[in-house]
Amino acid sequence: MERIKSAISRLKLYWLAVLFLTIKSYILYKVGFNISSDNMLQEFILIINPLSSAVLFFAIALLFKHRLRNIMIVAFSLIATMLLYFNLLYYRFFTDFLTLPVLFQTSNLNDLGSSIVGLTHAADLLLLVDLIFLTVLIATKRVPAVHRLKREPIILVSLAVVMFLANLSIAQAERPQLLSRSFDRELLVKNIGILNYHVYDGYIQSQSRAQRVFADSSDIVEVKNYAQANHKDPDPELFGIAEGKNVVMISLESLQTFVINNTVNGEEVTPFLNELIEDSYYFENFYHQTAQGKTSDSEFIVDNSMFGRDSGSVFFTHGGNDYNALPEFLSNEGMYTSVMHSNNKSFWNRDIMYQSLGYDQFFDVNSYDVTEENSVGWGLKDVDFFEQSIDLLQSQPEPFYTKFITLTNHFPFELDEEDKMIDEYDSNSGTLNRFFPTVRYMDHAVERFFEEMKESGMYEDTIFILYGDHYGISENHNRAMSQYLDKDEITPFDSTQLQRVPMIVHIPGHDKSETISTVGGQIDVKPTLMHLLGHSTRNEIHFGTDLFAPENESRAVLRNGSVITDDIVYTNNTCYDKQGEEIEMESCDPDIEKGLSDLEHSDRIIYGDLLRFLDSEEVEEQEE
Ligand code: GP9
Ligand code: MN
Repeated sequence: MERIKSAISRLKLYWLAVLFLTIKSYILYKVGFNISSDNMLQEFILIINPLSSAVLFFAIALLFKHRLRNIMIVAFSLIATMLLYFNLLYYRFFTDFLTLPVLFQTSNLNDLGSSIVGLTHAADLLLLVDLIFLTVLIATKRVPAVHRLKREPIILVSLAVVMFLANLSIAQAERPQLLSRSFDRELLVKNIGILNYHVYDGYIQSQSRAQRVFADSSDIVEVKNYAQANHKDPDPELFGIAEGKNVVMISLESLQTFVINNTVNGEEVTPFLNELIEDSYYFENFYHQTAQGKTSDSEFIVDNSMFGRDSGSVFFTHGGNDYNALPEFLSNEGMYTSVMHSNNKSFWNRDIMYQSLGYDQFFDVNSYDVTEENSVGWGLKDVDFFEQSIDLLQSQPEPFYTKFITLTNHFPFELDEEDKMIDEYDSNSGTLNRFFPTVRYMDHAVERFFEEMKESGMYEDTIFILYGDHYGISENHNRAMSQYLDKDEITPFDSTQLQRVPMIVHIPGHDKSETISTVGGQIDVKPTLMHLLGHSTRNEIHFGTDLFAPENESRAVLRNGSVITDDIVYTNNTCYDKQGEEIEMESCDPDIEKGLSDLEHSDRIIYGDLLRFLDSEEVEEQEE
């Protein structure tokens, strides 16, 4: 005990600096960044999260020699304070935290620059109080000058590592898959602290920079030739059928095809969608192609007709790339493009990525009136979300392209008693059991939305595209799933088939409807929609095919390399026929090769940020 005491008093200034920075960060979290917590554990994480980085950061100051050591501690305090302060200014303007690309994206900072005076408050000077105090301590020689360091640096670095790991494991318990999944800046800051967040951000950004540096304009020519060789002409009867109309896209959270036209405890799970399908084009062999980026991956794939990344979220890692996305294209064609989604705008880096994709407007959580009563689980209930969106929709110029992202049918599938329209299922998986009532609720919310569209008079002038964003029930629930599907077991073949999500194209006033068995995926939505709107895709770089194209090859490639066609399912290094019987690999080989080649070419575009070279003179020359 004595030894610890004397060690602390030897490095008194150091420990004071650590303490002050921790307190200062916490005060800023609460007062400056309005970070709230739902429970005591979250509050505890918030209090301790600056500690590990402070211990490490100030340990670097100790590496300086003799008298400089104490002065460097104050200098480091100043650096940390400035970092906090820049974040605070940025937050006051954008309600978001700084990222490295944002620092280099001058347009963002120009916005800031002109209003910087308005963003500073007199009370901000209080951030310097601890610095002044530390300086006075040094000037009046009240802290010992540490002349010789012993093992302190090693001990402090180890302490910082232990503290960080402890912090991370508590945070991971509170927020599973924090680093790999929950790519939300506020969540990261909340859980690992603002300094650690910046280190993490630096790591993510540097990873995506390297490959970009080595790419050049000849790469895009090859990729473009590859993609265009796969082009298929549209069905002339449907080409341009939706020209001039509004487009409403609905991303149906965690909705899988196995619930469509199915029942639980004798009750229909999706009565409205089943009815809608009768009056629409419905693709029954349509697959999600997402990986860890979940909803954000589905958005990326749909808007670009390119694949997301095999790990992490492309929304997060390549939010600053050049894209030729659907919203940008349609916006240039005179449509108003927007997203409606009642969540924090920085979740999945949407605020940044949506600019790169060319959306004119993002109606995030701040556009909605969210209360205790109208929220459940992840936030605003779907019925209220759609209801409140109608006014926003009407405020837009027409024709518009607007994407609605639903939320209630999200893991862990919570629902208020009053919203339960059917009973839970009965199996060993609470997750699967709860899934059915929340799906039923979402179905009801979409039904209400269609009624509201009709009441508002917008229905007739709009085409609707509804798709499931990704699976809701993971393979961890295979036992319960096999019980529900009445199978002995869920094989890898079944698991792949379970990656089907509904895809519905509803065109009011169009007298045809059909359930189409063409195999496809989210990557096909962009060319399909562009053709319906009457735009050629011959010169586009797409990895998908118009689902209505007469020559569509009927193939889906999943992000893990699985491939599905009319005849085979390849997954887990095994080739199956469509009955799920294993067959010889040769039957799958050509499709596997094509699938891998698609994935590889699409990845090259993203990692090399190749679309930035389009329209450059060199590319035009090389094409000639
Ligand atoms: C979050 C919502 C859900 O805004 O889109 O994201 P998910 O966890 O499904 O990727
Ligand atoms: Mn989702």
